[in-house]
Amino acid sequence: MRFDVLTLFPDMFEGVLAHSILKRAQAAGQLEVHLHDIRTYSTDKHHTVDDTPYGGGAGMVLKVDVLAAALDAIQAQPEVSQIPKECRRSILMCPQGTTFTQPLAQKAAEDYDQITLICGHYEGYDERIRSLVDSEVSIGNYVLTGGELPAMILIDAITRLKPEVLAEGSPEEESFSIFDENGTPLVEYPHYTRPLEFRGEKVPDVLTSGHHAEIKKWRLEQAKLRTTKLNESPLSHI
Ligand code: 6GU
Repeated sequence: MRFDVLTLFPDMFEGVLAHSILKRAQAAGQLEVHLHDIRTYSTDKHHTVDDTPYGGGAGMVLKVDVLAAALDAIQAQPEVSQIPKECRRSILMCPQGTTFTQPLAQKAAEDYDQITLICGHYEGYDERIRSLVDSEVSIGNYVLTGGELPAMILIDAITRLKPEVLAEGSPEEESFSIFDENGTPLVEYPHYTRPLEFRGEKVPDVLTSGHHAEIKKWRLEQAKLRTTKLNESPLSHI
């Protein structure tokens, strides 16, 4: 899996890429993350990447010509152009995009070997940037300073589902990958490890019973209960 990230703040990615699964996947040659500073694709002497909006208004707008030059340069790299076109994808990170979910992460992990992620800042992008990309993705209904954190989230969620990266243990049993009889996605069931009792709270008896069918049933019930609880009065959950 190869990610090319277009950003004004490449350093923001360093910590995330230097740990855990993402670090291991890179060391094993299963993941490559190429960080491209958008500013290096600006051709004027001040390395301008943004400009004031036509029609006036607050804030700056990311320039389409600079972004287009960056996207073209990435696609022209031999290591990228040799990847079949249908296995490459460019995604604009923006609050207006499709909300990223586990099924989208699964589809991306299955279908794509190279993904370009465009991270904007400031007030927004020149509208014409939207016609240069394959899709637009948001990570939820809240406003962030820029697309870098969302891009890191996509890199993490997609990479860990790649068959070559996947650790032991089944992603089929993870939150939002298990479904009830109606196909409603469920959050994960509760887990326990030693000690058997902690500050008066005991591990549920069923888990130490050795009855695998009962354990399975209990876990599904718990996942349903948690999902119901999560979906009622969400404002009380923070
Ligand atoms: Cl992709 N970008 C920004 N700036 N804010 C967001 C987002 C993306 N997704 C949710 N909020």
